[in-house]
Amino acid sequence: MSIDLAKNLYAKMPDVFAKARKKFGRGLTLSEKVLVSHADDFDTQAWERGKAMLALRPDRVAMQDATAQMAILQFMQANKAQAAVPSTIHCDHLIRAEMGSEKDLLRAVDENAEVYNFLASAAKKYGIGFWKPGAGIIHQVVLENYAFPGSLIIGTDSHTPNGGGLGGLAIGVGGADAGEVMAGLPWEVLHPKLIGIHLTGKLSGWASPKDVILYLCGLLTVKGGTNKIVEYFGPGAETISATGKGTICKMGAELGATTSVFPFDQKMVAYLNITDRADLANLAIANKSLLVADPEVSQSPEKYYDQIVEVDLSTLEPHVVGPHTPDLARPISKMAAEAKEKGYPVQLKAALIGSCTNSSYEDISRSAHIAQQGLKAGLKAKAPFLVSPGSERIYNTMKRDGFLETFEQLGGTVLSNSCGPCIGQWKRADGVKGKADSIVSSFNRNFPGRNDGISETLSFLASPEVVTAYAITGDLGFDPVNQTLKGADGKEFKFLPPVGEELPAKGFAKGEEGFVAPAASGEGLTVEVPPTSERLQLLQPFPRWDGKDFEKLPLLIKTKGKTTTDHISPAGPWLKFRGHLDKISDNMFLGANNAFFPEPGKGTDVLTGETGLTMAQIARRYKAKGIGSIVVGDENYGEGSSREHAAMSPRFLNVRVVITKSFARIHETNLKKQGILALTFADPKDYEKIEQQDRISVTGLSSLAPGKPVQVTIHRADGTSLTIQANHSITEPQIAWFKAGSALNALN
Ligand code: MIC
Ligand code: SF4
Repeated sequence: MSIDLAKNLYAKMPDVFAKARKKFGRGLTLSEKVLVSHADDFDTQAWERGKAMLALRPDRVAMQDATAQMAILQFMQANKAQAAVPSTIHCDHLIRAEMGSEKDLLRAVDENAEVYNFLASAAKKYGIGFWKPGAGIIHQVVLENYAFPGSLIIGTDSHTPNGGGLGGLAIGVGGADAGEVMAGLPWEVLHPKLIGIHLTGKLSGWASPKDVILYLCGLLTVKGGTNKIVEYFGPGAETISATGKGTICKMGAELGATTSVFPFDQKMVAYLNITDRADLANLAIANKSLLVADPEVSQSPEKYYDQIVEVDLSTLEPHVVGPHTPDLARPISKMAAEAKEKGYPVQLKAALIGSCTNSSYEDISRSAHIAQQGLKAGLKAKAPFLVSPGSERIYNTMKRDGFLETFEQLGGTVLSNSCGPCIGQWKRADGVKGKADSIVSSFNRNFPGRNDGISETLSFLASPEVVTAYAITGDLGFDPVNQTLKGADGKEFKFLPPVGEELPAKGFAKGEEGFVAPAASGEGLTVEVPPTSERLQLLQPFPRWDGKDFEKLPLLIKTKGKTTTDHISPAGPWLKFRGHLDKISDNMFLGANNAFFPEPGKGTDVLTGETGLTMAQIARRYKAKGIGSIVVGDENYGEGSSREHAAMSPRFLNVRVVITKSFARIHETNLKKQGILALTFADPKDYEKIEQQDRISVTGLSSLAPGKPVQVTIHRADGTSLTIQANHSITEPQIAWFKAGSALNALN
């Protein structure tokens, strides 16, 4: 990365901070410092938390292969010669985990050749850096190479906030946002509110950075962070490694937070140094006061944050969360009893560590310490034990320092440097559809069906060291932290708390880094999209709004309970169609619970009465008849991933309106960007009123205005009707997106 980016940013910070202090009449939090120094125009920008839309200029864009396809296809519609900001593509999500790293990688290169060629050729032409398959998972590679204190990075992946571990705001977005920023437009986001997390004490024993965020997930819930930035501060922050901070920030996505951030400190200096960025570390040291909150903030934080949470790291216990949601948290000491009480199957069918989130040197060395203790007692892993390194550097360093060997001796399998089982790219040999069994991992997410495509699987999350201990005991009904177990010789022993190194004493071992620089000029270069491809399809603009109200739309689905993007647009085997809108749309709502049908993903064609059809089949029938439809959803609809397919497929299959009790941030924006009307029930109880045979009208659309509720009329099958109100968060420019048919259409 060019250090000039940071130099230029730091040079302009003092002036804009002075203006901001004057305008706000007080000192600035770290989040505010990053926001104001990236304002497109500080002077004309309105600054009101929770209300104003901010127009910002990110320093960089990062995209992973599964979302980059749509991002690039949309960017291409803008007809620009080059990406306007430094950008990279990372090939990580499309690698299937099955046979171990080498074979899996070879197979991935073969079976994804078309997609990789497309992305590589687009990267070359448009001035975008390209990280080849095997180079590592986007967030790890961004942390090692691009994130820096004070920066603003957007990434087409919800876990982009990992970059907060190096003191910047790194934010997950949909591909349309990335495409627009690469096309030279500012990036818009609702001015987030601020949660301040005051950290005191120091982690010790088994407690790890992962436990900080698992605990907070339980406390704040999966919607507690929506449209908020989580800013950590206090003396405890300085005791956590940069990669540990990254883990905490990254999994803040599970709170629905816009992003999370830690103030610049010595731990970040150490990480920048060891990742060959001593120049950047020195520059940041020289500018330290710009990269932390103003001193008055920590003196009276209640004046600066909208909400404050106290966490004493010294008393934090290791936690386990799940199944099915990351906010079902308890200390590990309560897990066994709860498993018994709730009837969770206690035999663990797999234990998985690594992924983008917990494969730092610290995580791996602490896990290896637990594995070594098991080996010393003559034990092997009882549950299949899978390790996903986060990057090529991590992999080579693990190998050099003997950790791979330790895991393999324990019976573990080392997979490629990719997402693999975390995103359903995992061929679980013993998985049986319809049968509930338990697995445990150190990943970020545990929504139904996420890892093995089996929605009954109970997936629990914990720190990698705890997962390694579970791998050895294979038993969720046993507490490996507090109880004693028997070694091979029958003698009782207790695991000693894990000990590891934050950073490798010998530095990182490097392999083939896998970076391909773009061409100096893209002129004359073509982007490879084979016309007959099953994997890629150039986009056709969505039709413009015809100026008419939506009259009597049939209800496609009323989703019941949690509706994550994994429910709306499942990943796993469907990842291969991420560049082909028509094909991937067949997965629409396959994981969602329909309030009017017993089986997930299916429902009734209300026009013909035919039942047991997939949502895509039904929507395609309506579309063929020229009819739009409506989707009704529950709380925090669209939680989880940034995948805009969860908005594009409904749009492609003629869904015009989505009304919910509430939305998750990235998904709400994705819906708006694709021209779908995203509404919320003014009275959430109205959700209950929607019946399967209702026809729903949304009227007064020609006078759609920011802050003005919309009328929704429910026409009952018996000829009666009732009117309810719906709210929205549509701004003036977003009305133009709706009218044009999509944000992209509005640009052209
Ligand atoms: C995830 O962790 O859910 C993913 C897969 O990385 C997604 C992106 C995607 O669906 O491609 C995310 O987090 O945004
Ligand atoms: Fe990949 Fe999982 Fe990380 Fe998402 S959370 S980037 S799927 S490893």
